[in-house]
Amino acid sequence: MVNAGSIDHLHFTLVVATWNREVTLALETGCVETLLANGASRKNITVVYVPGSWELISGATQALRYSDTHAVICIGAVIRGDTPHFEYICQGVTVGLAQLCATQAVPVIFGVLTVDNLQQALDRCGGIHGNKGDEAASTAIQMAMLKTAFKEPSAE
Ligand code: DLZ
Repeated sequence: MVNAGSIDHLHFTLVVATWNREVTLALETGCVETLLANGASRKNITVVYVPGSWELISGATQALRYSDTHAVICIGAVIRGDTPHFEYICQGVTVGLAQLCATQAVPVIFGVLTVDNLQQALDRCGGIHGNKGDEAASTAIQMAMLKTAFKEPSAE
């Protein structure tokens, strides 16, 4: 559990890539369950879908521009293949989402698995290495609450 106070007023947007859907569905489910377990209101959780991880950048940009969300959680799974495509997608989505983090006040959470094979992905979406969707949700809650720290009087 994240010790973040009440979060039922906060709006969370999940942008989910449907490429490698078995994996991203498990990440999405873990993420939503963790948001709800920490007190988020189901009506304040929006889930939108994009084709692949590359499109997470545009999806997150649109969420930031067209909604009043308090955090955008990007979920994807990039699995290495036989070509350099993996490197290009990983590099592109990492840089693209980092640029959003650096330029936008609303937090953008990186819930993208970048793995060598399907087993490594399965290990991280509910397997031996936990569920990175859960971690993305916890991170989103903490970051969405950060804004209040700048508005409250200091303890001194
Ligand atoms: C094309 C492609 C490939 C080869 N692999 C993945 C992947 O492992 N994970 C993922 O999320 N998306 C992949 N894509 C799709 C790209 O992200 C993108 O949707 C297409 O290149 C179209 O822009």
